[in-house]
Amino acid sequence: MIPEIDLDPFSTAFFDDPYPGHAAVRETAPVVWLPAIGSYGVGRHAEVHHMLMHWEEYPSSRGVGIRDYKVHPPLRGPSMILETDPPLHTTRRAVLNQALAPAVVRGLRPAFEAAAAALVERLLEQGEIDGIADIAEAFPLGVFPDALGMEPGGRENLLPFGNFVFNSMGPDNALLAASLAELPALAEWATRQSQRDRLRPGSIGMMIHEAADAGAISHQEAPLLVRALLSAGVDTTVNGLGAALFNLARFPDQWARLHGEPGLARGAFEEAVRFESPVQTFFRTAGADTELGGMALPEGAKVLMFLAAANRDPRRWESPDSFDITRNAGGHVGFGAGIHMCVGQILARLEGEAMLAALAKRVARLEITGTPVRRYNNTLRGLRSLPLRLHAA
Ligand code: Z7Z
Repeated sequence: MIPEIDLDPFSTAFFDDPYPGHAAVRETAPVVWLPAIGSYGVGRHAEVHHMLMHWEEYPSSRGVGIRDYKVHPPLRGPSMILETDPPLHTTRRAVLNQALAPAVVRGLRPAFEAAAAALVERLLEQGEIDGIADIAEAFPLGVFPDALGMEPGGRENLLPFGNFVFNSMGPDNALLAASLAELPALAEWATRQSQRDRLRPGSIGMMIHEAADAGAISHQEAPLLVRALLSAGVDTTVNGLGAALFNLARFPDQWARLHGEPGLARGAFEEAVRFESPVQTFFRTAGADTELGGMALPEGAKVLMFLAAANRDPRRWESPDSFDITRNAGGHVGFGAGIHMCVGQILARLEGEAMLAALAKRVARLEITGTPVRRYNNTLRGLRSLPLRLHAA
């Protein structure tokens, strides 16, 4: 028997304090039933990791949101990359791998580091800042669209579009309704911005179009793959950086370590992704009757993977609830795992490292000067505002 747990993982009460719910899902059984959403839930690292690694058992083509595409039509065109299985997934993924390859991202480092250093100087003059608007949003928005090759106009659409994409995986709640109201204009913009004539030569976006010229993918697929990067590439890094700042500010001993050794910036970002899990959850669907953690799952079962719970599973981590920038956070599932593991992770890590290292060099202390305000989304965890004072070194 699979035990039931009475919680709605897409409610604002849950978002305000998800940790007791995560512990209940994780500690009750390897698999639980969540009547509030009519889905199974999995919160242990071993089972979440198993599902991520076995796409044949848990395909993504039936949707990674709560809706089973076999039963309910998608709210938008399904993701051309995340919501596909091999062999379709394989060729498209190879193109994105190439456009976001280590060598490509390495070429972006000098510009990212210069942008981070310049931002820190401006913020130090300001003194009192909002860690979310002025750093977590400003930095990715300042560097990612240029790397992707976007035109200057319309960038204000990126965050609202991402907000919709990540709300769309959840149930029909008020968050999704609010996002859907904005969708038509945003979707039209995103489609337009993904066309070849809107992208800068030499950019990551243009490389995807050039892969179509070379025959690796079709000319219909290319703009849709550019659009995938524009959907998934901004809000995720914004919330990753926000998570790092929030926890470094909350735990001053950790800031002191980073300030003393800015080379720890990369590890600090990684630990923030483990500890806060900016992408909290998504779903898979059982492709056939199967078994998970010794429990039977029927064909068609939707299973909600609590990445955040797995990232604090005491079976996998020592002192999982302590934020420790010197720990080896490797093996967390904050970027997923397996064939769909975050294709932009190298770029995301560069953004995190560049920004945190620039701050660490110049800021002796981060002081929280007001109440942090949470931002609610069906998939993403993060803040709307984080009032900070930067104390120059
Ligand atoms: O292709 C897409 O539009 C797309 C949207 C969302 C691709 C990926 C994601 C995504 C990324 C979903 C991270 C969950 C976590």
